[in-house]
Amino acid sequence: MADFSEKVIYQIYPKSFQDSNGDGIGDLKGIIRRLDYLKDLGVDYLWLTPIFPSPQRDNGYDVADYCSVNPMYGTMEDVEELIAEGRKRGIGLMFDMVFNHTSTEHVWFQKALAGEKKYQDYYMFRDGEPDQPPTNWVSKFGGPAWEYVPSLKKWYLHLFDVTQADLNWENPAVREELKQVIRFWKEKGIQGFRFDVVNLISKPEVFENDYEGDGRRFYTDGRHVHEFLKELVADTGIADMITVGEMSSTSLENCVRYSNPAEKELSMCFSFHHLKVDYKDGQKWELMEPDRMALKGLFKTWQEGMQAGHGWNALFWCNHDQPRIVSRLGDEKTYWKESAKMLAASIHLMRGTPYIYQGEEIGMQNPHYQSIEKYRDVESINYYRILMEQGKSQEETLEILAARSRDDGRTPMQWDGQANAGFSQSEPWIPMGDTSQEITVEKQLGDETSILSFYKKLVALRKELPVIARGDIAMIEAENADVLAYRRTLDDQELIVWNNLTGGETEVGAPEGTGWKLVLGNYEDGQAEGNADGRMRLRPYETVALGRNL
Ligand code: TEU
Ligand code: CA
Repeated sequence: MADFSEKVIYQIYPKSFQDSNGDGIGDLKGIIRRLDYLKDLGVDYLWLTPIFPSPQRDNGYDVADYCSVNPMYGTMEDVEELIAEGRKRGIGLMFDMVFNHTSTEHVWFQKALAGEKKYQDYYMFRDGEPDQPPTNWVSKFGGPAWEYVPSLKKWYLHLFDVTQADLNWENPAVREELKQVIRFWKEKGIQGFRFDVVNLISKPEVFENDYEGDGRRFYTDGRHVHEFLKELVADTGIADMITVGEMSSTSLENCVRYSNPAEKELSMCFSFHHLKVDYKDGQKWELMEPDRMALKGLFKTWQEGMQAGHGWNALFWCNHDQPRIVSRLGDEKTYWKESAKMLAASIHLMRGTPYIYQGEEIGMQNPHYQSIEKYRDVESINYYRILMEQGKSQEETLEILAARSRDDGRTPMQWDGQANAGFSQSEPWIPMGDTSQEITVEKQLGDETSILSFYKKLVALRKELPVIARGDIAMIEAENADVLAYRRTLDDQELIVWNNLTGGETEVGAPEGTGWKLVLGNYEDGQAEGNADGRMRLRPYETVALGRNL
């Protein structure tokens, strides 16, 4: 299987990237217009979240037709042009395959509803009484995971929204349909795939109530998931393409299997444990200060564990489901620049393939919405109601949403000083963030000290220094909760990276021996100070990377 250790992927949320026709919605022509910017950043692939026809209940993760383009985004010709223009610039396109479920508007589901047995077997239908769902499982977006269809006297499973019906992967005909989708896009020239919640595709043989949780333990990394993936990859010939699986609540053991090249499943995995260290008791909708020790522990487990098992991590802080990382683990005000750069360095220099989510490279922040009317996300709107029903005040509920909503990451890309930060000439489909005039690409492009320039440096460094792409990793400074630090080694090459996760000063052990040179720092005047006693002082959110024999 191919090696993607030197590659960097840029994630585009098309709806919010660049509007080209003034309808307030980003589109494919808009992306084409920004390809030179992306080439300049140095990224190798663009992952586009779904652009297929969809009722947009979940912004395209409710697919109604896998092999066409939603007119809102453009045409098939636009996709072809994007592929061709990307290729000219050495940039490949990755498409997002939402294969765990379809929209209930998909023709398969419509035929199932109309009574066609063949298509009923494409989904997880179960006979039952209207007051007796097959299990007590809870949807990831709140409420029951089953919906009753009175005309059929059957329930269907939806792990996500009620309009996202889970597919039945046990049915070989379903697997064949999905392979056809891959073949179709591969033929068009798509160079890689991201598979949405792909570790949830294999459901249990017998459905039972979960008296301990929401049901996930019965279908996460399910019994046939590895088999199904191997078959999909083999039968579509994508083993050498770049592929990433989104793994929901997964385990290290399974991710090793998903991404170990010998297994011929996927090139790499997204896992999310490191993005739950500020969930109180594991609850997304309960706020808590981030637990830095837990964060360090998780990186140790996943970095060293994946290495030991020959697995490969996708490295990321941000995506379209997550709040902005500088708002979450950094400092939006005093140390905005320093903390955004530190957070970037902390993951880009690890072992794995880094992902940059649109706007992250300029340090975009959460939008700080103050009313429910601003939100668009189905999950946020559901939880607004659920949290209020639980008796929380409106103020508290809005505070939780402002910190946790998926819309935090979905505000339009901030390009320049024009109206709507150059995203669109009309009112955007979702309100701009409150720092859309201050934080723009335009302001950072020519500035050597900008966050954007720092990201460019990180992308370039990965291609320059093999120790970053291919070196081994060992976490260091285990006792110091304030610092995320690790050592990378490749033959005699060494790189040590320290990241101060806090807004205070802290000390770390200086490296032993001689020959160390500063590879990267996020303070303009060079590097942290060394002490005579072999300690090194780190300033607020400081990153220092020292290397030798590089
Ligand atoms: O997300 C899967 C997923 O479980 C989440 O990240 C989800 O947003 C979170 O659990 C909610 O708290 C993927 C997509 O990235 C997301 O946008 C889709 O909504 C979801 O699958 C369903 O297709
Ligand atoms: Ca548009």
